[in-house]
Amino acid sequence: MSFEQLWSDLLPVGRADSGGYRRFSWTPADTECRSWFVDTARGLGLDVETDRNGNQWAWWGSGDDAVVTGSHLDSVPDGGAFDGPLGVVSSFAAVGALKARGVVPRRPLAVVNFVEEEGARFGVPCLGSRLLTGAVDPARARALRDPAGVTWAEAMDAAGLDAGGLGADPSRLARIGTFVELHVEQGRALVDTGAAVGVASAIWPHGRWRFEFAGAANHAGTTRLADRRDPMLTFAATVLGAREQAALAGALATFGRVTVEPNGTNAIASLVRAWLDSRAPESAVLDRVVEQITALAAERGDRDGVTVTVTAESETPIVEFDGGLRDSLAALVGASAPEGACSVVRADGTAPILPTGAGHDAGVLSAHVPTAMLFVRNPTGVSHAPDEHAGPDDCLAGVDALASVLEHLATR
Ligand code: HGY
Ligand code: MN
Ligand code: MN
Ligand code: MN
Repeated sequence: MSFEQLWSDLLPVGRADSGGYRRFSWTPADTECRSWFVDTARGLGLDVETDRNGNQWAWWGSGDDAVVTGSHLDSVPDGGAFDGPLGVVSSFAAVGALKARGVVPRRPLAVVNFVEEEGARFGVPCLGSRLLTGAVDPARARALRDPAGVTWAEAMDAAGLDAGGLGADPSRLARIGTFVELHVEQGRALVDTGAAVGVASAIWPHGRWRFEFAGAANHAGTTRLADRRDPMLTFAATVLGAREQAALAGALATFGRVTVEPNGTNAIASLVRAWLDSRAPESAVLDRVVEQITALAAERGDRDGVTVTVTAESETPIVEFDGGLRDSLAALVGASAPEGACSVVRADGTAPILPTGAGHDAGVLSAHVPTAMLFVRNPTGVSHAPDEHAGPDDCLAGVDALASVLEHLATR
């Protein structure tokens, strides 16, 4: 099965009129993605399993010390085609390439599709891998609600899976010897190096916080300014302050999701709910920035007669990927780069090594097993939007790199 064929089979699933993707967990688009996973795995002669948390696995062989690769198939609202699917499609294409060239693995190989990596429907990112590793309380996960009020448990049950068994899966985790996730690069670092494929060094600490600004609804035409308790004002001041504090600290702070009640043109809002996504190179910096934003929101709320409450939704500490694995992958990826092609490697022949501000299931797994990531160049540097891209030659370079990494790890 060629990369191109696999890619084009998956491409139409969940594509919105905007050209972006809406592949939210447990929706019909997700079910189609999951069926594609099963059909593709079976086509390659792999054994398919769904774990207690809804993650899908496709096994070549059985036993312990497995080499596992994969990513996720869900998307952000109007996301790009590559974030997640490039990793899953490349994993299947790499396994297909190893089979075609008669490689006999000495340990099992598996492809995984982790559910709800983006947290786009239920709020907590990397939920499938966090459940697997025990990083999320299953009772909390079951009760998470989507914007329509549907719980994770209800949605999973409606998709035909049993949410009753949710939770840590230590025996499955113990079977994983190494995890490697290939992902489209979500910035312009590789464009600047001129290389098609790079290796990850670290993931910035990051998290999500839910802010509620509670004021009082009232008439837009008759309520004197002095009598207003307008949460929009507090929210607006918080957005500007967050940007300022983050810029001063060398961090990032984004309010990209907001809901307003009652959402009427001629009524002062009663409630604004907004989600802060913040990331920084160091945990201490991240903590400080979020504290500053919380404090300035509260201070402004006092002036506006608005009550501000802040709830941490998810926090991910800094991830430093396994150094030995990272360096051996950089050497392998450098060596697999086609001569004179788009894959320019560094002077010592190794692929570039780069940190990222984006979160991944690999980051969650790295606390438990030796883990590495490969990034494929994204010429637009855009991600979480329809312009996200990776050129066909770079995608194939990614598959070649992943295939040589898997072969190396599985035949050691
Ligand atoms: O949001 C993120 O960092 C990732 O793309 N899931
Ligand atoms: Mn993403
Ligand atoms: Mn992703
Ligand atoms: Mn009226």
